[in-house]
Amino acid sequence: MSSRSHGKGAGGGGGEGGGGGRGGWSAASAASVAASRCHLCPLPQSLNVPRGQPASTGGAPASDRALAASQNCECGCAWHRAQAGAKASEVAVAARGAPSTAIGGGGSKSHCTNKNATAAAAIFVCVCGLFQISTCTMYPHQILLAILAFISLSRVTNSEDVDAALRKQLKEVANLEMVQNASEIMNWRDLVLRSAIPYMRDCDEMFQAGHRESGLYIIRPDNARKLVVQCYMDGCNGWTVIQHNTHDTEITWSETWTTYKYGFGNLEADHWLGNEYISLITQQKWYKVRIRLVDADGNHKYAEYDSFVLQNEDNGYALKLGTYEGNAGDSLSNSRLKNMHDNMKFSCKNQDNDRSTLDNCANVHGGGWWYDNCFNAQLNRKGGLHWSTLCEENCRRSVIMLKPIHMYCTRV
Ligand SMILES: [Ca+2]
Repeated sequence: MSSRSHGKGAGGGGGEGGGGGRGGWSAASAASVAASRCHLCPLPQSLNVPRGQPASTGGAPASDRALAASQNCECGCAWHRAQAGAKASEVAVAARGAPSTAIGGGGSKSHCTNKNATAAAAIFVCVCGLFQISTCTMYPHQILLAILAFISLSRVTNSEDVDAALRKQLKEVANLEMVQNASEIMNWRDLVLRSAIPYMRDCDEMFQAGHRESGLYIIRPDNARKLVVQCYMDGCNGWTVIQHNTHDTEITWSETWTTYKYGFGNLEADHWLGNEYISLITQQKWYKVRIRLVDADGNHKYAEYDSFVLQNEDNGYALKLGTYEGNAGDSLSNSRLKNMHDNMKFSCKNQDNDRSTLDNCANVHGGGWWYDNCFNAQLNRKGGLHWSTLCEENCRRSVIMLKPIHMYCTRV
């Protein structure tokens, strides 16, 4: 965080310090030091230097310049200005920086420079620039603002209630309540410091932008608020996780339409991202879905469909799947099975969109799903993960995740 913050200040600080146009604190001090040592410089043998002409290019004799150099003075010092009638008050004003040109910069005023003082000033400015401390060229009110910003950022990074502070900073994120530890969000600094431009629309865009580590990320899908998602980075793509469930899950999955709409659970564990967000994500691009399953014996299997779309709420968040591929079997779109989930609307305990004329399947069997009459697969349940071609209500784990189709990437 500090490098960004300071990175922004580096340009301004360095630029002003280098030009000296605003005559900051350090420049004034340097000039004062330089002026105090100018008595070491030799008196001129020739006094015909025009007013305002820098001594280094003026008429100071070579012998004077050599003597000046031997005494660690760079040019003609104050005697040029004194000779030209300059007043000491002008030097003082110049030192404060108000109307002056650069201190020691060869302008018409205050070109008196002692090498040591100039070097010290240069080192000071360089160090400030190196560490990007823009106070070098700040006025008091700017320094105060910088201190307040530093305190604010320090509180975010160093205080014991870092999570509470972060949540306050991240209040515009729609589903932050699904995150237990906000500091676990990989890119929270980007949002706090307003430096992520633009926000990525899914985990794959995060991956393509250089984020190689799996974890929580803030994204902003088209037409959606910012939201946190679990990203699985496989070394070639970024997968956006929309569901995670385990046999021993702590959540009931028996939720209302609104709860399913905006998501629930813990994004770092079992959760449903939310039908509205899933729908908005899948309308951005052409996505495929991968359903990873762990069967009752601990075997890892998967089912993929080369197209995955969740229609909008007006269409009941209906599921639209492409062609199956995998080793877990097709339990969602196989027309030879009793129930077909492809093309079905979403149902939950207070919204019956299934094809059972007798019941609301969600009430009978648990959580929300794209029920037919009623299911061949149901992964949104507590203690009964079912995939008829792999497990009979005893799968140990399921993960559903999306990634856009890439024609250039062969590794999956
Ligand atoms: Ca029904």
